[in-house]
Amino acid sequence: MNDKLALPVGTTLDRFIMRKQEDFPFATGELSQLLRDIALAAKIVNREINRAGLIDVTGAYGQQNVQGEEQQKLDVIANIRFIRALRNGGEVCTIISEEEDEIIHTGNNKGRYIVAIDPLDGSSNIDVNVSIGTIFSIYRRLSESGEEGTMEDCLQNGTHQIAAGYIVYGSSTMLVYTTGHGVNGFTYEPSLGEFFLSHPNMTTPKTGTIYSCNEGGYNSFPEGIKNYLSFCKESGYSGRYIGSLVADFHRNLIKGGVYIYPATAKSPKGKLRLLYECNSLAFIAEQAGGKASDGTGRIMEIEPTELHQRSSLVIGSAEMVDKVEEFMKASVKAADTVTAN
Ligand code: P6P
Repeated sequence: MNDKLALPVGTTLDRFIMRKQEDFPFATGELSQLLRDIALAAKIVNREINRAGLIDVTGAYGQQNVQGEEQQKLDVIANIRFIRALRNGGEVCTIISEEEDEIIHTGNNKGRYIVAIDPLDGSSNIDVNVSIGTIFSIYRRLSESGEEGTMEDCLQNGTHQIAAGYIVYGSSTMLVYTTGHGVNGFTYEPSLGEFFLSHPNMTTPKTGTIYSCNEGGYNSFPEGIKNYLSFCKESGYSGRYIGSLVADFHRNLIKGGVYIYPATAKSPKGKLRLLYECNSLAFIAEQAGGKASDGTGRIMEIEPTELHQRSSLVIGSAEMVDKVEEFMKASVKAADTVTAN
């Protein structure tokens, strides 16, 4: 048969999930269904983002979220789309969303999963056509099935994640996820309405020459971060900062690099949220051979105490994250020495 006349279109996300199902310790198809629900919502949000200039979905929504940030219309739309898809899918009992003050009970009290999600990160970039993203983590509930999910279910540390991923709405739309067995990337083909496997077994370079940091906050950065940034400049590294975490993370994942958002005067505990930004990308980074730290220790081991708690974030190539931690340790040691004398 002359296959060249009709080349195969590739592996769809659905087929990939089904083939990998035996990797899931629970192998009941529920997690597969959950991942499909997320992919469905991503397709709908992608369509709305791509038409943003043509339909009235750009600009501010006119109120702030729990973070005190101006919600964009597409933040609200994406939040509705993902919550609805997860609620209708039936597998998720409770959701933590950046756009919701409190946890959301879906009514699926027999659902075995918890999802923490940033429905649309970097949304201030929508109106200027810069890449944005969705970030999610999936946990198994700790509480008994049949009841609503509990706060304990929601405040699990990052090592308890059973899956995590992101969608980057960029020059192409990609869904990248892990279930703890490596990282795989899927590119959306809008004419077919399918995600196709385009980046199997993604690994990130051990080191790189790209650093991503908003140096506008430099004057209030910790000394160790200032010293690391000087090291980058002396080493001839390139500064690349898009202002959309998912886009910066995705580029660094592929090319090698480190993203740094330290504590600043404006964000004394860091700006990024532990549950649905830091932990989600940390799981991906580690599964791809990279690292994720708060500058002093592994992000995924931080015990959450609040739904929307923030953290400093240093994430990307392992050796670059190690170097940042080295500079942070050295600066603390130097400060202790000065104090002691
Ligand atoms: P700044 C977007 O608001 C976000 O959460 C990340 O996507 C991005 O990396 C960061 O904040 C940008 O923050 O302070 O540099 O504008």
